[in-house]
Amino acid sequence: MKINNLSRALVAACSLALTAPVFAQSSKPSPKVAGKRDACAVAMTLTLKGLHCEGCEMTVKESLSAIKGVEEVSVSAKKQQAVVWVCPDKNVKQDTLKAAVKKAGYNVVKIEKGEPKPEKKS
Ligand SMILES: [Cu+2]
Repeated sequence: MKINNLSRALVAACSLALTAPVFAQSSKPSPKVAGKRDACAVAMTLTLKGLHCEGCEMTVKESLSAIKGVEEVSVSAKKQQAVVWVCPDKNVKQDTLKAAVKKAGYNVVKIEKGEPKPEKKS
């Protein structure tokens, strides 16, 4: 079945990320690139489930980036979060974002409009 192959590929990607030091070193949160996305773009914050390494981040990022109307994607396995910038006139549906994450092999817990709130310091 297709999904089994996908899972195997994901496991392979994960173990690769864990063993490759170059890959692991770059696991800092991806900075927002100012001026790269369209001025009209608005943020949507996705709370995700099941991401555990940089390989997962890349898988989700690729899947979300492939959606028409998505300008920019930033994924963090540490925060279990993806921030997607979309142009409102492209009418990207939340279900489409969910489906893309699911297709990549992960789950969406919730989707909120806007950028993520700053983390509370305890
Ligand atoms: Cu992973």
